[in-house]
Amino acid sequence: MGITSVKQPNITGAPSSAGLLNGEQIQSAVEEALSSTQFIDVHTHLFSPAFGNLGLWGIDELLTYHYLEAEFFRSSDTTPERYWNLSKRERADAIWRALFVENSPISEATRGIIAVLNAFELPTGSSALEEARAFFRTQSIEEHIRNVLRIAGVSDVVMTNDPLDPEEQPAWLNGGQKHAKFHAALRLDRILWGWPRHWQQLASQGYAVEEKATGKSAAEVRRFLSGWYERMRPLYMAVSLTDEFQFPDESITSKMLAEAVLPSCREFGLPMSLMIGVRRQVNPRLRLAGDAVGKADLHAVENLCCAFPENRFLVSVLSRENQHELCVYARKFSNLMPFGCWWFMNNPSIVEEITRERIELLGTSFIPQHSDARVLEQVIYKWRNTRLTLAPILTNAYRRIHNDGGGISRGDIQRDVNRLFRSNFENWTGRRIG
Ligand code: RAT
Ligand code: ZN
Repeated sequence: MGITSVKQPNITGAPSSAGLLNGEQIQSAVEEALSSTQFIDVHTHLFSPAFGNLGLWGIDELLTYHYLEAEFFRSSDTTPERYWNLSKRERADAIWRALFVENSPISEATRGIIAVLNAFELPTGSSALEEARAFFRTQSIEEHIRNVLRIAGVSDVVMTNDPLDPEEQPAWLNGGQKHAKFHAALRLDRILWGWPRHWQQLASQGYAVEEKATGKSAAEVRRFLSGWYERMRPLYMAVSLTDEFQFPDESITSKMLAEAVLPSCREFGLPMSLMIGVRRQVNPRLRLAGDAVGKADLHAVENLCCAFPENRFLVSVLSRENQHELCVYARKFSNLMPFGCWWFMNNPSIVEEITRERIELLGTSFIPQHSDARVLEQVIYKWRNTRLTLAPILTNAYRRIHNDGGGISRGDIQRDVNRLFRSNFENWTGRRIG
């Protein structure tokens, strides 16, 4: 038993008995466990070197991250059309000037750049850009990956791999990737909601699919998934869904989920990851930065968990309003694993609120965070911020047990941190990772 009951509540902060921590010691034990545990980053958009230029890294990529592009248009007169006509380097220059020279980098995404520069002992002042460029130019990617993951305290990262992405496909067809630290996730957006624009791609590859997803389409998608399962050996299948997602309904999304994707997940023993709540392209002029958020109807999650008890679901929701509801559903369905504070949720104030409600409702049976990094070095600041935000939350949770008269040891804390940031995911995917 992890938590040992003692008869008299000890609220003085004095050491209780051998191996059990007092109020003061709890904080340092939590900080130590968080900093020494290597986390698994369960959802990123990073790529291993086998994917060549798809793997983004370096200062110009960091500065042109779409989270920063969205902020740039608030602090510059440059129109999106003009911005997209610039080269990558010119875009990075413009963002640096607007967000780091003419304004203070106090937003979450801008602060991240400062933390990355600082991690490499680079200057952070207004004239720092050229020095940063020179530094990143001299890095060799394999060694740089090792350094970045070490600094970030991350043992493994899960990529986002779309088998219908024409840029990604050739790498998989030419032998795929074998990097020990990068793992695949089979992303199915083009099939699950992009069917009208993508079914012909499947047809041209020899699958007997139809525009309305009728006839043999679902069986053929299963055959397609089976081939890609063999090729990628993914840890899970995944899709991002809008705030309007419903299940069940008459849509191709519902049909393909129920008749192709979930049966394949069962066949291969894979969880299905649902990221719900995006409102796509509310401002298309901003391209990748043009998506927003909407409150979703989580009856869809209830219906899926209930109708498919043999499937395991990883679920992240994008709106703040859906977070509490997701925790309640996780209490009802043990095949539901909430994960991450996704995209607009990944800010300390919101992460704090979400994580506290998850702990209060679910104990340690959830996955607190993923980075969603698109540029390699982002894992440094995103995981640094997660550790900083989580430390006081976990400390308070243990202090409450302590104040209620329970004993807590370093071993208990280490076990819990390991569960949150590693073994919940390993158990869900059925794989030992790293
Ligand atoms: O956070 C992001 O970078 C978003 O643009 C999305 O990629 C989202 O994370 C997703 O996986 O769909
Ligand atoms: Zn993502």
